[in-house]
Amino acid sequence: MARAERSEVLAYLGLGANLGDARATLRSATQSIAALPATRLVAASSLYCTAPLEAAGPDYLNAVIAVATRLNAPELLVHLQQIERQAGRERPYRNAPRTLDLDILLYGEASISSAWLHIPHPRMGERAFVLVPLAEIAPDRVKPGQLGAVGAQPIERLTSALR
Ligand code: PH2
Ligand code: MG
Ligand code: MG
Repeated sequence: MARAERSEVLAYLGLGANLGDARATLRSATQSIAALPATRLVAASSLYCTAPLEAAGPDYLNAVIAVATRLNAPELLVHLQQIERQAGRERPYRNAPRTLDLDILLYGEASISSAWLHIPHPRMGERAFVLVPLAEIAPDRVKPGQLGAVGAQPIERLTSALR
C-alpha cells in the first residue's frame, strides 16, 4: 500500500545577516529555501535594517518568510543549517556577527523542545526584528501588546524588496 503523504505545514522563518553583502545573501537564501524539497515559498516580508540586539557589530538586515513544507522540523533545520554554511556562516562565539542566520520561528502550531530545536523560537517575543516583519505577513501570529513591548528597539523598513 502507498505510504500516506505527509501534509503541508506552514512554517515561519527568521532571516538575518550583518556581515558581507547582507541583502544579496538574504535574497539568495530565500531562493534556496524556496527550492528545498517538498517546500514552497508562501510569503516574504519587507527587508528591515535593525540595530544589533544583545550583540555587537554592524546593523543587521532582517526579514521573515513563510513556507509551506512537508519536511518535518528537524529535516527543515538541517537544510537551513546547510544553507547557512554555504553562505560562509561561522560560529566563533554566541551572537557573533554572521553572514547568515536562519531560524525556525514557528512550525505550524507545534511546540518542540529538544537538544537542538526549540519551537516556537524562545526569544522571538522579545525581538522587534522578528515581530515587526512577522506581523507584516502574519498579523494573527503576533499577540496583542507584543509589538508595543518592543517599540523602543530601532528598526527601519527598507523600500527594497526581499524578492
Ligand atoms: N540575531 C541575534 C542577536 N541579535 N540583532 C538583530 N538586530 N538582528 C538579528 O538577527 C540578531 C540580533 C542572534 O541570532
Ligand atoms: Mg537567530
Ligand atoms: Mg540561528
